[in-house]
Amino acid sequence: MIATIAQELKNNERFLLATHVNPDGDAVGSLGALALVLEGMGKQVVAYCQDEVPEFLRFLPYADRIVREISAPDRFEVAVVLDCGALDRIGSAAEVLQHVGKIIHIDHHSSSGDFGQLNLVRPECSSTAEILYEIFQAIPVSLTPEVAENIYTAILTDTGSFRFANTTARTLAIAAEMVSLGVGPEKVAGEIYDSMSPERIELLARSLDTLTLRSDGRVAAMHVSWRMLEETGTSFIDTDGFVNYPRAISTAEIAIFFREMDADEVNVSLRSRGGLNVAEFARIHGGGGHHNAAAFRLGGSLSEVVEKVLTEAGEFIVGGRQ
Ligand SMILES: [Mn+2]
Repeated sequence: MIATIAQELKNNERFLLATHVNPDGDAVGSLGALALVLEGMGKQVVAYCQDEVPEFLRFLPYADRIVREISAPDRFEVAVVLDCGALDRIGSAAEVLQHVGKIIHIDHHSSSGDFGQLNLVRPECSSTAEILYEIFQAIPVSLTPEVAENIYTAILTDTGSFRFANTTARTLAIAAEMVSLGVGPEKVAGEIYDSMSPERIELLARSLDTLTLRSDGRVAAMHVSWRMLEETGTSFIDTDGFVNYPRAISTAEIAIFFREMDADEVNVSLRSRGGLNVAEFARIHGGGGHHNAAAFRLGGSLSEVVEKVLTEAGEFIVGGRQ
């Protein structure tokens, strides 16, 4: 499949690239890496994401060229959908994408469906960017420092700074190669981890205040409400990574972060360590993800959803251990 996709990238001229709403480091980095490689091959490229690139990722080469609207979709020969478990994860442009002749789908989520004509889903890879690296080798194409910075950042963020179970020897070898191509680990870490606004720290402080432990500390959760965002002058993007705080508690087997979407919908992010498969838990509610990181949305008020999910998580720990 990698060779087939490499051939498609060589044979076509006009590409539309798209990734998921609420873009993370892998989404923005994968878009940037593929867009820059294709441009280097002389191709025409438009890279799309429905939502704004979060502030801490705007240093990435190409991030400022990502567009938020697609015009004349039928002019593209190929659409490449990156890091999306389902086509509707693209958001409002999912419909528009159907007008493109061919869809290539590249992802590493274990729950990813086959919505493209060509589907490359590799759950054993740390990130979508890691899969792209293999495609770039198959083309083959030499990587510029700008491409390398996109790949490195995508891997760094999707592995939680090389801490999660998806960090393999191969992941580290690719990251090392990116550094040898000119990426500065200290520079990237500074952009991503040491660039919090005072407003965001205030939001984190308020969210930490909601920390709740259940089932003898094996379930740890915190939340952010609309009101907290309003009062601190922040947005949902600013909650990125907050789930890692309950996850860091030594007794926590499942960490949960609740984000109030509106009056009757809540986004639920799940993290686990070791054997518990939270993607399975997320699937019960129509969500998806990876073994140790998953998410879903649930109807109801924030307090209702928190109560319901905390109870279910306690039951899941007892019944779901593999
Ligand atoms: Mn990813």
